[in-house]
Formats: sequence, structure tokens, C-alpha cells
Amino acid sequence: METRGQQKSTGVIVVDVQGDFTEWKNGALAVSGTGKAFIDKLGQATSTLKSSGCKIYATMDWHPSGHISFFTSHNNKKIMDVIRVDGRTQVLWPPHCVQHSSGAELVLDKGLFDAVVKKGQNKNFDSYSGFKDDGGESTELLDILKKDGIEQLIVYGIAMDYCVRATAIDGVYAGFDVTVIEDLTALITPETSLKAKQDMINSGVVFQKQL
Ligand code: VGL
Ligand code: ZN
Repeated sequence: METRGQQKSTGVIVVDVQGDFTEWKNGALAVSGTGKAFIDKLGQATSTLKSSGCKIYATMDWHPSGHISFFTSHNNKKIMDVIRVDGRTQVLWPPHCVQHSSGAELVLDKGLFDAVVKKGQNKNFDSYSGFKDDGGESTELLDILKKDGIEQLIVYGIAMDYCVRATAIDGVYAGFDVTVIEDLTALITPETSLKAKQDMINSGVVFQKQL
């Protein structure tokens, strides 16, 4: 079989581009820089990648009400407090991406996606990574990538310092070449994003400014 010169098959993981994370939809956990212009840019980049033959996957945060990551699920806690649960660190967020709520909906055209993977469905575990939750339970993402013969991943979306970070790093652990497109991400805080970028680079994630 002739394989020389054949390109590695590329999968694109569009992380958590859901109303609740956007300013455009006045989301519950709106990340700065996520107005309509940013979302349009993500849509255009994703269309371009799809046209060039990449498989396109979306992850979705999909929490039950009373989820462990919601500050309202704990007594006397406020947004962005950090607590310890069973030896794990848990950042507390406003309730967001509650299953079936309008804020949980993807804000990109669903026709772009070859598969959509939901995460964070177990009330007791958070799941920044699209591959597995903090309890170690896997989503179907890795099986889908393997079935599709994917060898390299392009990752972008919201938020760079949390779910993009965790998904990109787990992608490397799973054996993929992973590139994060920086201009197609939005970040929650400058401090966590600086650390996140360093963590990703240390894990072997490649950073690229633009597509
Ligand atoms: C995310 C905080 C809480 C993310 C999800 O998508 O980055 N951040 N849940
Ligand atoms: Zn979440």
C-alpha cells in the first residue's frame, strides 16, 4: 500500500462552546472575550478545518443540578472558592451547563460535528477533560478517535485554563500529537492560563497562535 506522503488524519476537538461560557449568550460562567465575534471566528475556523478533511468533535459540559462544582451545592461557599473533596481540589463555579438547560446548548452549528461528547454528568465528579472525569471514568471520546483512525488532534475552545488544558494534556497521554490554537481559545484568568500553558507545553502539547 502506498502511504508515503499521506497526511496524518486529524481530529479537531472543539471544547465546550456552550452558551453558559459565552458573553454572547450572557452565560452563567461567561468567559471574557467570548462575544459574537469570537464565536463567529470559531465557527469559521471549524468550517475551514472540516472542508480540509478533518473530523470535527465537540465536547459539552453536561452537569446534573446539584453538581459538585456548583458553589450552591456547598454551605457558605462563593464563586471560585477552592475546596478539598476526597483529596481532590475542586474549584467552585456558578451553576452552569445544567443538562437540558438553554445555557448548555452548543452555540456553533451542530452540523459541523461528527460527534458530540458530553462530560461532567456524574454529580460527584468534575470533568474538565473530555476524555475522563476526576473519578477516572472515561467518556466515549477515545473510542471515537480510535474508530476514526485519528492520529493528531487540534484543540481549541473554552476555557483555555480549564477544559482545553485538561483535554489537550489527556490527548497527549492517549498518544496523539496535540496542537492548541491559542487565538481560538478564551481564558478565565491570566494567572491560571499562564500556568495552564506551561503545564500543556511540559506535557508535550504544541502551541500555535493561529490556524
Ligand atoms: C469549564 C469551569 C467549569 C470549562 C467547565 O469548560 O473550561 N470551566 N466547568
Ligand atoms: Zn463545568
